[in-house]
Amino acid sequence: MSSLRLILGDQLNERISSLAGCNKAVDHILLCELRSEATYVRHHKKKIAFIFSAMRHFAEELKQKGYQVHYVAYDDPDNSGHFTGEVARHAAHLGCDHMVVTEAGEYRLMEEMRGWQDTLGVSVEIRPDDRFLATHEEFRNWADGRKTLQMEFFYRTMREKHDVLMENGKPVGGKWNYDAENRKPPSKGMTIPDPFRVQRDAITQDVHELVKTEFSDHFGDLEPFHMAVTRDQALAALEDFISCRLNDFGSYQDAMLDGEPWMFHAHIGFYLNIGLLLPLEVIKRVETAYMENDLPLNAVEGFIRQVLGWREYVRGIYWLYMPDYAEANALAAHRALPDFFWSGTTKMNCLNQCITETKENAYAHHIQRLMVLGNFALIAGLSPQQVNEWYLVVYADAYEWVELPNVSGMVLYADGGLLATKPYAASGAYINRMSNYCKTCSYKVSVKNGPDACPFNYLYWDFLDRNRETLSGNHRLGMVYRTFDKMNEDKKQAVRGDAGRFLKNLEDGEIV
Ligand code: DLZ
Ligand code: SF4
Repeated sequence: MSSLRLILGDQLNERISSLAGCNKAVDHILLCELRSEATYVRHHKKKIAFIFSAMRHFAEELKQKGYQVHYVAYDDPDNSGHFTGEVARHAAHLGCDHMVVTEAGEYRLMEEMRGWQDTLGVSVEIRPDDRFLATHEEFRNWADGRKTLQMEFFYRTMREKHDVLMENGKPVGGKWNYDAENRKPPSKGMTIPDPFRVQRDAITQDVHELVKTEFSDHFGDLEPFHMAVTRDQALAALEDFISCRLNDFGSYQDAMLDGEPWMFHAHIGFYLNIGLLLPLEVIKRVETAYMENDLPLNAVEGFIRQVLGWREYVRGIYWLYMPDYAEANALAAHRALPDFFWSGTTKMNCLNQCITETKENAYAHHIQRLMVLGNFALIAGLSPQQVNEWYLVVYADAYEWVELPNVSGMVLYADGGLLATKPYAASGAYINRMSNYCKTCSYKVSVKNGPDACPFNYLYWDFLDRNRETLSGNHRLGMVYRTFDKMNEDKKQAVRGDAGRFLKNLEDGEIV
């Protein structure tokens, strides 16, 4: 009996569970480029080009290995534009009464998949997603009965279980976490290595023509395009990170510089989240590099924590709390996302830089996403639903399982503190310390109030003031509330007045 094996656009690995036990002689593999997936949010052009090109390359590789692959191109006249339609069409036409699929990363698609057995009249086997190390059950067991779900403790259990950076049952170097060493500001005249770049081939060029025709009204720049689109290229990108940037990754993890979008980051989230790389191979490769070369432990541990700890943890949180998590709005934030998130047209240089780079690259690094873009969204009280959609659209590594907990939990505190112990709100001083953005800004970071003042300065205090009822009980915010309370009344009124004016101008669509 032949089975139909559906592979989603972010499951591009021959070791994916849906291919286990595949009989090349009789089983059929299906990949499809779909209107539903490309437009349920209007993804960045570069993200669509990346995913379609990687899908086409993966399909070719499978064909060359002798699999029977059916690839539905976006502009195929018979393409129904959605998974249910394509699965039904292929199951009928190929005579398959059994279907195998790896569970979807996103809740909405998982719900759709669960209905297929009934609606399509074929038996559907949904297998666990082996792009992750922790199973749903493992995460639920870890979370069960805990008062707080702190990533740090989950991370330690993962380190022990997978025997990563461990020595005689203890963490290498004596500490689990070296984050305190990972907060250096950029230094003057530092040289940033060039990012890894791939020359495009004919497949990628075809996809570009398609994206230009079909998605011209989506956000973002298609050019320049240098992303890895095959597993070999993604492995080369990992090697490039290890040899060129890993050494400084830790120390300068939070640093930002005008015109330097890539810094010392790995940029392999694109490839991990689409299946071209698998987490354990990445972790083990970096651990081996640490043992063989003289690499700093703070860099290696910091990187491994992101993959073995944070990535697995946010995925666990997503499945534990969906679907309610998507509706969370603990701070009752309702302000509409300003237009400048799409255009970059703002006098705030930090935001202009981060948005412009996001538009060009479908990428911004962690601290730009959290402490510039996210910080503004938090202290300006932007609607979590709209902010979530923006992050999901604009970043090529974003899928809801990773984007939603990061944004609603870490960035916006919309989950009321399930994930972060306090909101990551900061004034302009933080951005000034970690970047050179303020040097060329129209606003003055050292000025606290008035028309020239950096808006982050008064919005920060106004945010705390506005959310006092919900936040003042948080013991990590006790000191900042005491500082605010000690301000004289004139100063408090100046904060409220400046914030009120700024937010009114923002709502009126003025350039702020
Ligand atoms: C993100 C994306 C896009 C833009 N296009 C496709 C597609 O055409 N076909 C496909 O199989 N997958 C695509 N994806 C990835 C899916 O959205 C992703 O598999 C689900 O969101 C589940 O994580
Ligand atoms: Fe951003 Fe304020 Fe610095 Fe301008 S002064 S770049 S708005 S932090």
